[in-house]
Amino acid sequence: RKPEHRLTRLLKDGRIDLAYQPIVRLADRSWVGCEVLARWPEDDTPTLRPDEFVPLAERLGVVQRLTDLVVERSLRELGSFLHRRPEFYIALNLAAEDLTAPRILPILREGARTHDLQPAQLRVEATERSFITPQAAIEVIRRLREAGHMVALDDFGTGYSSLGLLQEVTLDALKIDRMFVMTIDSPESDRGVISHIIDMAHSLSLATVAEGIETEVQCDYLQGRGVEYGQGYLFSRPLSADDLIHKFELAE
Ligand code: G
Ligand code: G
Ligand code: MN
Ligand code: NA
Repeated sequence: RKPEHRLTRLLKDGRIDLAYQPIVRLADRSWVGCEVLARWPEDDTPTLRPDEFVPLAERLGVVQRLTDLVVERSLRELGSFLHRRPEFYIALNLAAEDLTAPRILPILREGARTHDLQPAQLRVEATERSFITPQAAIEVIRRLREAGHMVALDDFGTGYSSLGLLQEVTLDALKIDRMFVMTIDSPESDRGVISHIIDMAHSLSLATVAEGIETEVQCDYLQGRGVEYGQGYLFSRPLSADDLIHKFELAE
């Protein structure tokens, strides 16, 4: 069957799996939160990767349904853990559609209320590409922050409107894309871009989260440059909810 039919069916049945990748404080590698990552269910073969089915959901106009499922399922799996750990947050990826109208606000408000969470425990990540209707997106982000949620700009540096955008919208954090983190292992001369991205984040007083950290060299460089948080295989792969909770509690 065609991918679009299979995806429509899964979303209808609410069958999207989730993986959680820890986000660590680089200074001590403690887990401060995790990113929620949608996964095609393993028993529905052949599986599609998220970079295949998320854009497909967007094309089909059903990505808000995906977002709803991801919010609902992540809170079902981690809600009571989050309630017990008010310092720990989850970071949800939003699609462009989610930023065109305020409907994400009641969804997060209701989720926080049901599980008795602090709004700051529910973060969102928006990519530069998701600002398709910039004024609407800026307004949704303003209201998310007003409600106490944190907002991170994902894939920072890979878009084309970074600077203009950053002047118009107030954010909490920038996620430095893996593509720049990869350059850290190459010669000094290739580190110019990541160095500027870090400078820019600091000049805007935003927290920085570096993605895709795989080596100690990358980690050392980022820490030396004042990047506070990171995510990547060096610390942990994306985990199931049970593994995340178990490993978090073991590390305490
Ligand atoms: O999980 P990683 O494996 O490969 O994710 C691939 C891409 O899919 C990333 O850009 C990530 O932001 C995106 N993605 C993963 N889960 C979700 C989700 O729940 N919603 C949206 N909109 N994007 C997601
Ligand atoms: O939202 P976003 O585009 O940033 O999604 C993060 C993606 O990067 C996920 O697909 C995740 O599985 C992947 N990823 C996370 N850490 C690493 C890493 O250290 N190395 C590589 N190659 N991919 C990673
Ligand atoms: Mn992300
Ligand atoms: Na990213």
